[in-house]
Amino acid sequence: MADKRQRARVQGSWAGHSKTAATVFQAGRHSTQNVASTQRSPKEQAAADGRFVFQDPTEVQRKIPEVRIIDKEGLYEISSGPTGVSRLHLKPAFIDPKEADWMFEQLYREIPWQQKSNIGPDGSYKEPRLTSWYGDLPYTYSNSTMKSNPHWHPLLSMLKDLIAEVTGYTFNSLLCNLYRHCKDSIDWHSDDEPSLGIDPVIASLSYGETRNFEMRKKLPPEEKGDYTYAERIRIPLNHGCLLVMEGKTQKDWQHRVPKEYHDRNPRINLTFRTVYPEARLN
Ligand SMILES: O=C(O)CCC(=O)C(=O)O
Repeated sequence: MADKRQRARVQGSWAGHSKTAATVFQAGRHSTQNVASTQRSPKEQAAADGRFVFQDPTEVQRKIPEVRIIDKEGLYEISSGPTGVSRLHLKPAFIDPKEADWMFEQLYREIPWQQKSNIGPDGSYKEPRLTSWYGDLPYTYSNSTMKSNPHWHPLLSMLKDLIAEVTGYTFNSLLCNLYRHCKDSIDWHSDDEPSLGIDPVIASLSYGETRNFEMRKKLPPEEKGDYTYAERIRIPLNHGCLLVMEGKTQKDWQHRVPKEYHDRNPRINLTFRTVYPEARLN
């Protein structure tokens, strides 16, 4: 990959190092008096006049797209393909900071947090964060199933209803995430398990420390799994903010919360979703 980028850079720059360009470049320094000007190509003529010649790159030079930062309230259409429109709705002060303070304390103390184990290609591993699952049905991802908490915590029920009222979307389930410190994270993924149905809407409410929520556009097959040139978005999710992902966001994008290199206080994230019984999906 590094080779490929380096090659594109070299081929796209002044081509004084390539063989053809070197020939053109050096020709200007050789005596050309014996060559009749009528026989010269424009390149040869330029060389004869001692002018530098730009050699067109043989491979189009690609630029790594700048990361788009989204940190203001608004409705953002982040892409319109390949499968349809992907939209984000950000409300940075959805919960007033003073209210968010006591909510954080209550959730931190009263949610039954657990460390889930998943099964990956290299065997079983513990997730680098704590989680808790609410809903009528168990939830399976990464080859392991979370049992549902039998009763919704009253604060969580209240938040579910509030979000439904404001967004117009209803939800029947909730994944709670606790990032205890800077080393807790969630890796690249999409919330696209079959049980979430087609075009899942996810409402994500954050409390505590601000952490970066990063998104990258899924790749067309010709990129062969190389995300170097993928479109990227960064959203700092702060205390009390609500982010709603809609449309084709889960189909066309991935997201993560990366580890950080400096101390971070705890952060709680609540992702409201709708889980369908299998019968509804078939
Ligand atoms: O913590 C977050 O903001 C994201 C959580 C997440 O990606 C998930 O629960 O699927």
